[in-house]
Amino acid sequence: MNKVEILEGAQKAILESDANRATELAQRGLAEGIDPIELMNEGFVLGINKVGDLFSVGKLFLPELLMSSKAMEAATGIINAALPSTANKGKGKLVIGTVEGDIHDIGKTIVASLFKANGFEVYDLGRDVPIPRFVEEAERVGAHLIGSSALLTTTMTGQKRLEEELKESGLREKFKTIVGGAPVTQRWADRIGADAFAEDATDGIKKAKQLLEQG
Ligand code: B1M
Repeated sequence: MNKVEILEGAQKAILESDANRATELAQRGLAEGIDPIELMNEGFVLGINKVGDLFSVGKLFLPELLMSSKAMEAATGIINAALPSTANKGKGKLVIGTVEGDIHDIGKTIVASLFKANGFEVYDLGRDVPIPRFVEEAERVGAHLIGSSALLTTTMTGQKRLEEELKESGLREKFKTIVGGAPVTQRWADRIGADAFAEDATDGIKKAKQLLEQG
């Protein structure tokens, strides 16, 4: 199989909710030397985005969405594990999680893995994380950055509450905040007063480095 066939196959495996095929293609893609992030973005993510589009127009229903997610989780597990781990953990500490009420964690976990691979010390709180937990954990570990993910228009408000919580507790200047997730935009980040918006995992690393350089 060549690279194009693997990437197309990856997309199709997610569309067809085929976890075995997704697993096989994730392993195969890595073995063929495809860059893990490219394999993710140009293959599996295109598949899950199509699933999301079909779901939103009623051409596919929740059970299929769940099964495609399982296939996606199988592939991302393999790809995340393959991201190079670095012994140099000096880049900064990041606390990250998906906000309260929101159980979408595929993208957040990719972001966490890429930060780890880039030398950040990552404290991943998981999904459906109560807003005060972000602040408590950031204080506990002496984080530099707090990253929050929201995939639902109804849970994006959690990112706003995080900003408010930080201000109310007098800790806003202590941490840099980065927001991300499919419905999240630069405009939203500006509106709520977050320090940065990240489009994807790679952009997250770029923005984090910029924020830390600014001090
Ligand atoms: Co849900 N879901 N879902 N879902 N789901 C969406 C988000 C939706 C857009 C689908 C649609 O209708 N088109 C829609 C939201 C509509 C809206 O709010 N306007 C939706 C809905 C409605 C729902 C339910 C309400 C469905 C229901 O029950 N009726 C329900 C909600 C449950 C809840 O959270 N309370 C639900 C459930 C689920 C599953 C559990 C089945 C599953 C999630 C499984 C899991 O995550 N473990 C699921 C999935 C898979 C999706 C879609 C199809 C795909 C999400 C995904 O994994 N994308 C999604 C449609 C879509 O987004 N196109 C959809 C791939 C991932 C790599 O991208 O997460 O965007 P993403 O992350 C990117 C960037 O956004 C960024 O970097 C990542 C990597 O590039 N990023 C960050 C993300 N977080 C960041 C944090 C950072 C920086 C960057 O900080 C440093």
